[in-house]
Amino acid sequence: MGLGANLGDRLRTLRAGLFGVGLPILAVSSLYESAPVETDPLQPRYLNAVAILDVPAEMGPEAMLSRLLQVEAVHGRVRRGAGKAPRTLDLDLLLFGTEQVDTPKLQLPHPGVARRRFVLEPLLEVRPQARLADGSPLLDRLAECRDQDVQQVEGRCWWWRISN
Ligand code: PH2
Ligand code: MG
Ligand code: MG
Repeated sequence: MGLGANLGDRLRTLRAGLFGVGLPILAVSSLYESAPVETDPLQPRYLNAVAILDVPAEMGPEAMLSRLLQVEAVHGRVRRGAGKAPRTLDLDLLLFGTEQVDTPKLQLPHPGVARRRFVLEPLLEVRPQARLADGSPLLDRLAECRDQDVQQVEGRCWWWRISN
């Protein structure tokens, strides 16, 4: 799962979103701050991370997607028509095992994975062997997006807090 936020208390919302999904967390990447890509470059900067969740066998990708949308809504995500507007919380299904899906609502692997450094870098941290549907290693794609502004701002324990 990809996590992103560029409105409000970004770190707090990312933490709440990660736990809000309510599935066992198998791995969490470092925390990255990134310039907006494929949208208005004047948008606020994003915090991004990637987590691997233990999805129960009976739960398919569509059910998982609707759960992510619910959690986004709980954390104040407002969807106004089309377009990549700034958001309090974005939870994206990036990969779902080896499943391939291409419907208007859901595409797997997520079409942005291979060209967005803010996804690739954290994903490769937690799953270095990740591959696209055609079997090609995602690691090979990183070189092409090195010019995107993505900075690691906290290590892999950013989501762990004992108190405020
Ligand atoms: N999400 C988008 C569009 N652009 N840019 C960055 N840096 N991080 C994001 O999470 C992001 C984006 C659409 O979901
Ligand atoms: Mg997204
Ligand atoms: Mg999304």
